[in-house]
Amino acid sequence: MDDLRDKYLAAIANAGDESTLEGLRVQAVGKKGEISLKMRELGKMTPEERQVMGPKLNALKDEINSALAAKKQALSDAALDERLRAEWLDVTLPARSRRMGTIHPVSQVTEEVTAIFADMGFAVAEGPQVESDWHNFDALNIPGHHPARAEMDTFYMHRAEGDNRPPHVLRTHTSPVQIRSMEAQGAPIRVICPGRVYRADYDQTHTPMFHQVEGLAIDKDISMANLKWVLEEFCRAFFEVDGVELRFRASHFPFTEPSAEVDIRCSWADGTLKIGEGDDWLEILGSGMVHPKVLMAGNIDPAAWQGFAFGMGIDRIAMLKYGIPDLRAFFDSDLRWLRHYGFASLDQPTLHGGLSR
Ligand code: 2NM
Repeated sequence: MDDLRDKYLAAIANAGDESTLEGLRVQAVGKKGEISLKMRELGKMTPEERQVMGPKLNALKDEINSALAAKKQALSDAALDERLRAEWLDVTLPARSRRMGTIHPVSQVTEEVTAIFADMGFAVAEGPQVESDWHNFDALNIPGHHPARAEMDTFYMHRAEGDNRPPHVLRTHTSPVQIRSMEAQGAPIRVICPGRVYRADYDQTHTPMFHQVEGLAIDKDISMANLKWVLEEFCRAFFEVDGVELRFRASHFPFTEPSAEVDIRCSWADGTLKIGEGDDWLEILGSGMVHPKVLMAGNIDPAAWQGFAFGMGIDRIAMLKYGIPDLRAFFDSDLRWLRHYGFASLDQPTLHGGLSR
């Protein structure tokens, strides 16, 4: 019995895997195992012998079963340790860089503009790109015969045969979104409306689809002074120069009275543009006090409320800020251009982070 015990305990201790262990279990305590056979011999013994051998064999069986269970646990612990060692991963490592594309300058600048105006309390409003001709023109004090309708090179939607209603248009500016804001929420209002606009025009500086952002603030006692402050604050933040200087030039738009075009001081030295210094002026914005007829079209009482509005081309200010020479390349989807002028996708512009870093 001592030999049996030594043999199996040693073999169990040396077993290197679970199948060897299972083999030992069958060999020792399985139905036809060595110890089971010995227990069967108990029947042939005298009662005196049996009284001695019975408990000894039972104790041996128990001891071997415990050794098997302990070894099985030890083997499975070791296997788990090994797996954990092999599958170890340093989650503090930086992420692998992976090409995820870049943020288009138009998206980048839209985000920058939105962050600046959001900081001044402006919400973002959006509207349809296919507009009623009333929202795009009439509500903005541009009647049917007005030259602006022709000037704007409008794309008209197809009309069904016999339908004599005025055709819808691809919006020529985002101003109709501001009319919709007036209709929907009434005064007071502070919104900016960024988005795609369409005009039938294509050359070095014009594409048939481009991007605008327009702003509208309506309240009691709003004046040109508020307009000037907001636009100066915007240009300082957007161009990231403290000493911006703006020049307001009297102009004319059907939807504002008075109207002003806004130039920014700049220099062109060696073909590179510097904003905020020099003796040149660059036009960047149109603006004015919202025309009373436009307020009325938006169901706002011009005797109680006033507002200022402004508009600028996103593509154009993107070109100025980031030194991009050709507008048409904006919409070519050329991957080399996008990699060169695009922005890192995880670097969203914030005022506290420095807009463009
Ligand atoms: C500009 C210039 C001046 C403008 C006016 C309005 C509205 F809807 F409030 F009447 N929205 N945008 C506006 C005024 C736009 O873009 C050059």
